[in-house]
Amino acid sequence: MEQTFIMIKPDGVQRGLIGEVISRFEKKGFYLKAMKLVNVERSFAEKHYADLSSKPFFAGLVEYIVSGPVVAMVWEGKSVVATGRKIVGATNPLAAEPGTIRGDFAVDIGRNVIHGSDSVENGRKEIALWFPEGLAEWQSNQHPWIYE
Ligand code: DAT
Ligand code: MG
Repeated sequence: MEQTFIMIKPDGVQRGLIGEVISRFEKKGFYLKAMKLVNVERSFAEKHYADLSSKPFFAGLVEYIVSGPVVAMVWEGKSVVATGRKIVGATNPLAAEPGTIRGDFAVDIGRNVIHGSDSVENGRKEIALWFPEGLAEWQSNQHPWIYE
Protein backbone atom coordinates (compact mmCIF):
# COMPACT_ATOMS: atom_id res chain seq x y z
CA MET A 1 0.00 0.00 0.00
CA GLU A 2 0.97 3.61 -0.58
CA GLN A 3 2.57 5.85 2.05
CA THR A 4 2.70 9.62 2.47
CA PHE A 5 4.57 12.05 4.68
CA ILE A 6 2.34 14.41 6.66
CA MET A 7 3.70 17.14 8.92
CA ILE A 8 1.78 19.36 11.32
CA LYS A 9 3.62 22.68 11.11
CA PRO A 10 4.52 24.82 14.18
CA ASP A 11 1.27 26.82 13.98
CA GLY A 12 -0.78 23.62 14.00
CA VAL A 13 1.09 22.40 17.08
CA GLN A 14 0.76 25.76 18.88
CA ARG A 15 -2.95 25.97 18.07
CA GLY A 16 -3.74 22.55 19.48
CA LEU A 17 -4.64 20.94 16.15
CA ILE A 18 -2.55 17.78 16.51
CA GLY A 19 -5.48 15.62 17.60
CA GLU A 20 -7.77 17.10 14.96
CA VAL A 21 -5.33 16.33 12.15
CA ILE A 22 -4.56 12.81 13.33
CA SER A 23 -8.26 12.15 13.80
CA ARG A 24 -9.10 13.05 10.21
CA PHE A 25 -6.53 10.65 8.75
CA GLU A 26 -7.39 7.95 11.28
CA LYS A 27 -11.16 8.12 10.75
CA LYS A 28 -10.76 8.07 6.98
CA GLY A 29 -9.21 4.62 7.20
CA PHE A 30 -5.50 5.34 6.88
CA TYR A 31 -2.89 3.82 9.16
CA LEU A 32 -0.30 5.70 11.20
CA LYS A 33 3.09 4.11 10.54
CA ALA A 34 5.44 6.59 12.27
CA MET A 35 5.15 9.78 14.31
CA LYS A 36 7.41 12.17 16.23
CA LEU A 37 7.29 15.68 17.71
CA VAL A 38 10.55 17.42 16.85
CA ASN A 39 12.28 20.77 16.55
CA VAL A 40 14.07 20.71 13.23
CA GLU A 41 17.41 22.30 12.41
CA ARG A 42 17.46 25.08 9.83
CA SER A 43 19.60 22.94 7.47
CA PHE A 44 17.08 20.10 7.77
CA ALA A 45 14.14 22.40 6.94
CA GLU A 46 16.11 23.68 3.94
CA LYS A 47 16.63 20.10 2.79
CA HIS A 48 12.93 19.26 3.16
CA TYR A 49 11.99 22.29 1.05
CA ALA A 50 15.03 22.13 -1.28
CA ASP A 51 12.82 22.22 -4.40
CA LEU A 52 11.59 25.69 -3.35
CA SER A 53 15.02 27.18 -2.56
CA SER A 54 14.85 29.68 -5.44
CA LYS A 55 11.43 31.04 -4.39
CA PRO A 56 11.19 34.51 -2.82
CA PHE A 57 9.29 33.07 0.17
CA PHE A 58 11.89 30.36 0.90
CA ALA A 59 13.66 32.15 3.78
CA GLY A 60 10.34 32.95 5.48
CA LEU A 61 9.15 29.39 4.96
CA VAL A 62 12.26 27.96 6.62
CA GLU A 63 11.97 30.50 9.46
CA TYR A 64 8.37 29.36 10.05
CA ILE A 65 9.21 25.65 10.05
CA VAL A 66 12.01 26.08 12.62
CA SER A 67 9.90 28.40 14.83
CA GLY A 68 8.60 25.55 17.00
CA PRO A 69 8.14 21.80 17.08
CA VAL A 70 6.44 20.00 14.22
CA VAL A 71 4.68 16.64 14.22
CA ALA A 72 6.13 14.41 11.51
CA MET A 73 4.06 11.41 10.48
CA VAL A 74 3.82 8.64 7.93
CA TRP A 75 0.34 7.51 6.91
CA GLU A 76 -0.41 4.42 4.85
CA GLY A 77 -3.40 3.40 2.75
CA LYS A 78 -4.88 3.09 -0.72
CA SER A 79 -4.14 6.29 -2.72
CA VAL A 80 -3.09 7.99 0.50
CA VAL A 81 -0.88 10.55 -1.31
CA ALA A 82 -3.63 12.05 -3.50
CA THR A 83 -6.34 11.59 -0.89
CA GLY A 84 -4.06 13.05 1.77
CA ARG A 85 -3.64 16.16 -0.40
CA LYS A 86 -7.44 16.43 -0.59
CA ILE A 87 -7.72 16.15 3.20
CA VAL A 88 -5.00 18.84 3.54
CA GLY A 89 -6.60 21.22 1.01
CA ALA A 90 -5.22 23.85 -1.37
CA THR A 91 -1.88 25.52 -0.56
CA ASN A 92 -3.53 28.91 -0.08
CA PRO A 93 -6.03 28.46 2.76
CA LEU A 94 -8.30 31.15 1.31
CA ALA A 95 -8.71 28.93 -1.75
CA ALA A 96 -8.99 25.70 0.27
CA GLU A 97 -12.47 24.18 0.42
CA PRO A 98 -14.31 24.03 3.73
CA GLY A 99 -13.99 20.48 5.00
CA THR A 100 -10.27 20.40 4.27
CA ILE A 101 -7.78 21.04 7.07
CA ARG A 102 -6.46 24.26 5.52
CA GLY A 103 -10.00 25.30 4.55
CA ASP A 104 -11.25 24.79 8.08
CA PHE A 105 -8.30 25.98 10.16
CA ALA A 106 -6.12 28.47 8.28
CA VAL A 107 -6.18 31.89 6.62
CA ASP A 108 -2.67 32.81 5.41
CA ILE A 109 -0.49 30.78 3.02
CA GLY A 110 2.49 31.16 5.34
CA ARG A 111 0.51 29.69 8.27
CA ASN A 112 -1.23 26.81 6.53
CA VAL A 113 -0.95 24.30 9.40
CA ILE A 114 0.07 21.16 7.54
CA HIS A 115 2.30 19.62 4.90
CA GLY A 116 1.45 16.62 2.72
CA SER A 117 3.58 14.92 0.06
CA ASP A 118 2.52 15.85 -3.48
CA SER A 119 3.52 12.59 -5.22
CA VAL A 120 4.34 9.00 -4.35
CA GLU A 121 7.97 9.61 -5.33
CA ASN A 122 8.29 12.75 -3.18
CA GLY A 123 6.54 10.88 -0.37
CA ARG A 124 9.22 8.20 -0.55
CA LYS A 125 11.98 10.83 -0.43
CA GLU A 126 10.39 12.72 2.47
CA ILE A 127 9.81 9.55 4.49
CA ALA A 128 13.46 8.55 3.98
CA LEU A 129 14.60 12.04 5.06
CA TRP A 130 12.39 12.26 8.17
CA PHE A 131 12.37 8.63 9.28
CA PRO A 132 15.77 7.06 8.51
CA GLU A 133 15.11 4.85 11.55
CA GLY A 134 12.23 3.19 9.70
CA LEU A 135 8.52 2.77 10.36
CA ALA A 136 6.40 0.80 12.80
CA GLU A 137 5.26 -2.67 11.72
CA TRP A 138 1.61 -3.32 12.41
CA GLN A 139 -1.71 -4.31 10.85
CA SER A 140 -4.99 -2.78 12.02
CA ASN A 141 -7.67 -5.28 13.04
CA GLN A 142 -10.15 -2.96 11.29
CA HIS A 143 -8.45 -3.52 7.93
CA PRO A 144 -11.08 -5.88 6.41
CA TRP A 145 -13.84 -3.49 7.51
CA ILE A 146 -12.27 -0.57 5.59
CA TYR A 147 -10.73 -2.27 2.53
CA GLU A 148 -12.43 -4.81 0.23
P1 DAT B 1 2.06 22.64 -0.54
O1 DAT B 1 2.44 22.82 0.90
O2 DAT B 1 0.58 22.79 -0.75
O3 DAT B 1 2.61 21.38 -1.14
P2 DAT B 1 4.16 24.05 -1.99
O4 DAT B 1 4.91 22.76 -1.96
O5 DAT B 1 4.00 24.72 -3.31
O6 DAT B 1 2.69 23.87 -1.36
O7 DAT B 1 4.85 25.10 -1.01
C1 DAT B 1 5.30 24.68 0.25
C2 DAT B 1 4.90 25.72 1.26
O8 DAT B 1 5.50 26.97 0.94
C3 DAT B 1 3.40 26.00 1.32
O9 DAT B 1 2.70 25.09 2.15
C4 DAT B 1 3.38 27.39 1.86
C5 DAT B 1 4.62 28.02 1.27
N1 DAT B 1 4.29 28.76 0.04
C6 DAT B 1 3.98 28.24 -1.16
N2 DAT B 1 3.70 29.19 -2.06
C7 DAT B 1 3.84 30.37 -1.40
C8 DAT B 1 3.69 31.74 -1.76
N3 DAT B 1 3.35 32.11 -2.99
N4 DAT B 1 3.90 32.68 -0.80
C9 DAT B 1 4.24 32.33 0.47
N5 DAT B 1 4.41 31.05 0.87
C10 DAT B 1 4.20 30.09 -0.05
MG1 MG C 1 4.56 20.82 -1.50
